[in-house]
Amino acid sequence: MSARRAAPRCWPAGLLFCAANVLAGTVNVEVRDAVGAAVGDAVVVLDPAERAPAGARESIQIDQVNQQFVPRVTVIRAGTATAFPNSDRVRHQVYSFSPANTFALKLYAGSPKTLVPFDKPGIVTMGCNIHDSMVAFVLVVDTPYFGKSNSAGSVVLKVPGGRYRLRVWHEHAAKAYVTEAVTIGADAQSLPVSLTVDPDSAVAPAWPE
Ligand SMILES: [Cu+2]
Repeated sequence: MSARRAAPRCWPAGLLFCAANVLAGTVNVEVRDAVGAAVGDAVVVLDPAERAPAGARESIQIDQVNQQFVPRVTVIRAGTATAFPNSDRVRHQVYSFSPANTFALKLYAGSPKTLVPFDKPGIVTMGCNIHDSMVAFVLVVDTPYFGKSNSAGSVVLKVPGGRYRLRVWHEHAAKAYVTEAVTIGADAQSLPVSLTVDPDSAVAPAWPE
C-alpha cells in the first residue's frame, strides 16, 4: 500500500468541514409508511454533492423462479452488467422498453452467457413477453452509496462525510422521496423517511433523476 494518501480537498478556513470530509459516517435510513409501519424492499440512495468515486465494473444476476424475477427490485451502479438466468422449466423472453435501457432477449431456457449492460442511470422496468405477471425493476444509480431496506425498514450505509441528496423509492409508493439536504458527519445518525404506500397500487412511482 502506498504510504502517501491524496490530501483531502478542503475550504481554506474550513477545518471542521475538512475533518467531516475525511471521516466516514454511518447512516441508518429508516423507511416507514404513513401509519409508521416498516417498509421493506425500498431502494435507498445517497448521491454525494461532489463527484462520486469511480466504481469497478461488476456483474449481478436476476433469476427467474416460478415465473417471477428474483429479486424483483434491484439497485445497481451504472456500469454493472446483469445476467438473466432462467431457473424455470418454461422458457422466458425478457425485455425492457425503458429509455434508460431498452433491450429484448430471445426466448430462452437455461442460463445465457450474455450479460446485459446497465450503463445509464435511471429506472428500468423489465417484463416477460410470455408471462404478463412477471415484472422486475432495476434502479441504476451513479453513486456507490445505496441499498434496499430490510423487513424492519432499515438500511445502514457507510459514507464519507459531506453533503448528499437522499432518494428513496418503493414500488408501491405513491411518490418517491427526495431531499437535497442531508449532511453526514463522523457520528452515526438516523434518517427517518416516510412514504405513502398502497400495496394494491399497480403503477410504480417515477424515479427522481
Ligand atoms: Cu416468462
